[in-house]
Amino acid sequence: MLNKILSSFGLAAEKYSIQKLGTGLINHTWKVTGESNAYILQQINSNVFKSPQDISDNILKIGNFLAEHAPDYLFVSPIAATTGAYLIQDGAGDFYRLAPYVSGSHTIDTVTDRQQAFEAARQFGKFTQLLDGFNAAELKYTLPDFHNLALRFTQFEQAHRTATAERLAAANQAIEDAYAQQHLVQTYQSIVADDTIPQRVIHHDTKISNVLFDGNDKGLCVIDLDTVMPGYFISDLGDMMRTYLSPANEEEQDFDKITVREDYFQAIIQGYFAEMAAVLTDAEKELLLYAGKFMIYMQAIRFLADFLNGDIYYATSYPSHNLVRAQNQFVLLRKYSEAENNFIRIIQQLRKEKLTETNHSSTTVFRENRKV
Ligand code: GN1
Ligand code: MG
Repeated sequence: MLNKILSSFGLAAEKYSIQKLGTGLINHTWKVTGESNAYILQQINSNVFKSPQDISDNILKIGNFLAEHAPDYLFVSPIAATTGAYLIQDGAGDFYRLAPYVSGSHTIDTVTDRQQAFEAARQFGKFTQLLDGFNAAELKYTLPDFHNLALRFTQFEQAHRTATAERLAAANQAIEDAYAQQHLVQTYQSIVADDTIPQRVIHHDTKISNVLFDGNDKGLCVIDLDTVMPGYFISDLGDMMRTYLSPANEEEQDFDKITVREDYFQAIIQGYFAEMAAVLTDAEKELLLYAGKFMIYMQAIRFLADFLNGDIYYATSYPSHNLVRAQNQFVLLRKYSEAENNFIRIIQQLRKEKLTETNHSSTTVFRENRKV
C-alpha cells in the first residue's frame, strides 16, 4: 500500500525500510529510510482535514516567505510527487505527503528537563516571530474554528444534550467541572472582541514531538504544519503549558502523577519571549496566565464531548478512554489554578528583569502586527 505511494514520489519502495513513528491521534507518520537518505511520510486524516489542499497551499506560501526573509531558517519543505503535486491520494481517498528527514535531528516524546521546554518554546516563538511580517490573512483555515473555545463549548453542550444515559452517568462529575469553568469561555469571547489582540501565524499543535532538536539538544525548527493558520498566540503558549508542565500526559490514568512543574512554566515563557517579546502587544502580555487555562480547558471539553458523542473523533483503546483523558485534563486545570499565585510571581520577576520587554536574539525586521 505505502509502496505505491512512495513510487508516486519517485522512490523505489524496495530500497527503503518503513517504520511507523509517533503517537498522534489524528494523522499517521512513518520514517522511510534508504541507504543514503531518509524521508518522513505522513497520511493526512481526511475526515478531520476536509480540504488537505489548503494545507499544501499554506505551507508553500510560508515556505516562500521564509526563503526570502529568513533564508537561514531550517524550513522543512514538502517534496513534490512526480506529477508536481504535493499531495497524493490513495484508493481509499486518504492523502499522503512526503518531506525530507533532517539528518542529525531527533525528536523527543516527553519533556524531561526545563531546557527542552525552553528550546521548544523558543522554536514555536521563532516561527511566529519570523512570520510577523507575513499577512496571516493569506492563509487558509485548514481546520475552521479549531481553537474557537466558544464553539467548542457549544459542541460540548450539544453532546451533553444527546448523550446516552449511561455515558451521562459516567461523566457526571466531568460535566459539572466543564460548567463550573464556563467563565473561561467568556474571557475567550472578550479576546475575540478586542482588536489589540491580533491573529498571527500560529502553529496550533505545539507538542514536544513537533520540534526537531540537534545533537546538542538545541531546537532546530518546528514540524507538522497541518494546523498552521491564523490564530491567537495563547493557542501555542497555552498548549505548551498543557503538554510540558506535567511529567504525566493526557493519557495518564493515575491522576496523582499529574503535577505542575513551576520552573517549567518559567522556562516556557523565557523561551517564547526570547523570540516574541518585541512582537507581542501589551494586551497580549496580559494573557500569559490565561493561555494555559484556555488550552487545558478546551482539551478537557473536547475529550469530554467526544466521550459523550460515543468516541467518534479521537482514537481510543479502551471504553472510557476519552472520559479518562477529560478527567485527567480537569485535574491538570485544577493543579494549574492552584499554582497560579506562584505563576504570577514568576511573571512579575521576568518583568522586573525586563525579559518580557526586550528582544535579545531575534534577527527579523518584520515587527508589524497584522490583523486578519
Ligand atoms: C490531536 O493527532 P495529534 O495528537 O497531533 C488534535 C489536537 C489535540 C491532540 C490531543 C487535528 O492532535 O488538537 O490537542 O490530539 N488534533 C486535531 O492529543 O484535532
Ligand atoms: Mg498534529
